Amino acid sequence: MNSKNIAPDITSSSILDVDAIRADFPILRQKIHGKPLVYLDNAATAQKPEQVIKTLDNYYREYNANIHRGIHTLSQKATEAYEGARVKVQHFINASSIKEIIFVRGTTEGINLVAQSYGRTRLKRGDEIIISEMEHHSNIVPWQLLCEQTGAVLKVIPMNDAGELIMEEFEKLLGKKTRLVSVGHISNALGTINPIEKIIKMSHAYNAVALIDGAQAVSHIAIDVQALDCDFYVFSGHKLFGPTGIGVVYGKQSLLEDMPPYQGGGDMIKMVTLEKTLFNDLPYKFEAGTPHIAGVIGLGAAIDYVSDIGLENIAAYEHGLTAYAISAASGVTGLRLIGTARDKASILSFIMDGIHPHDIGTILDHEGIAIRTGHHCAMPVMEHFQVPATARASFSFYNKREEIDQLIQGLEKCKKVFK
Ligand code: C6P
Repeated sequence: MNSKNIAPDITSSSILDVDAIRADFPILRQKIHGKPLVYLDNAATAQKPEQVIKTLDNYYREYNANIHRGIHTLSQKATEAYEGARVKVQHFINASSIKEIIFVRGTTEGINLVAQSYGRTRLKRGDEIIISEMEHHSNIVPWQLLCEQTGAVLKVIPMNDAGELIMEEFEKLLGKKTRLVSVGHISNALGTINPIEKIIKMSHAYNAVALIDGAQAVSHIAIDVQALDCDFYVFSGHKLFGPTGIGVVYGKQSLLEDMPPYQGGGDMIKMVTLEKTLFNDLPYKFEAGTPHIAGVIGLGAAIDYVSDIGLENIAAYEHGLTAYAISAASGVTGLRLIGTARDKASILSFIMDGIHPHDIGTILDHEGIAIRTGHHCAMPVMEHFQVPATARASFSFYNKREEIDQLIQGLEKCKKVFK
């Protein structure tokens, strides 16, 4: 089928010059199995623009040194770049101070940091933590561990069959015992954009703190942590066109001040004797040991890159691309979308009659098309929809309508192979 006929071209180059953008991503020029790469696995990790690659290359070639320690020129240069990136992150999510920006390995480590540092000291037997049915395992398991350690109880906001949180049920779960609410901004398995402003407000009405897992959101939606009034916002650099192994915990200063360090070691101290330690100020109290210096500097370059394009432009472009993909997919007989929320970001999760998602992934790979198949580290979502796995295509601002057409053609080929 030709999906070009399906919807008007609202992803026109008037919003973004996608060809110019694509030229910044060297990996997109390659061929896979002799076919041009169609990279639709952006929810797993996003590709890196030349600007980020060059920044990393430059750091290692020109001023590789440890930070906060050396009096020598290279160390000062590295420290300046590292701390400069912290300011970029601060502005990117509109935090009120650099003290609120903590570098970690990624979303997973960030949620574990909050669970252990905040949760372990504040929660006691019978206290309640609320998550949702659509969370990634990174936003389930740390809370289960915390419950085992403290005797706190985990409650779960259910979702409907469109993959939307049932807010009336959330209201019912909230109560005097609720201490913490932790939900994803965008579901990685469904693409649902959750009403986090409302969730944060409702949590605060019960004096509970709200953590938002922003892993899937930061590359698609402009984030303003002050406007959201969230207590913690956590994300990974690699989904934001930055390096792997680097992520951010935003926390309100008043909360972070009272939280104990997550790990002990170098750089997080002011003074150590063999009897006791005086911890460093924020944010260093939470950054023990030599950090991922290159990762932080690379993340700063990635933030510059997306900020130049503009998240409003990105969101508008991707909105059109997602609408086009949904419309095109609905024309494929035997395809069932998993996740049909009204408010949905750049993710298309689906199953096809009589074809296992892994087979879809393999056939598409031979067409040069990269998607993800499996449970997407969201097994409770699979359980809800009674499927073992889905195929998932996820888009970024460098993807084009032509690539969605190729995906659809690939899916038609899958059907032929399995006829
Ligand atoms: N989702 C996906 O393919 P890390 O691995 O720490 O960078 O991010 C974990 C994580 C947490 N929350 C959400 C909503 C996520 O989507 C992810 C990562 C990838 O969907 C890898 S499983």
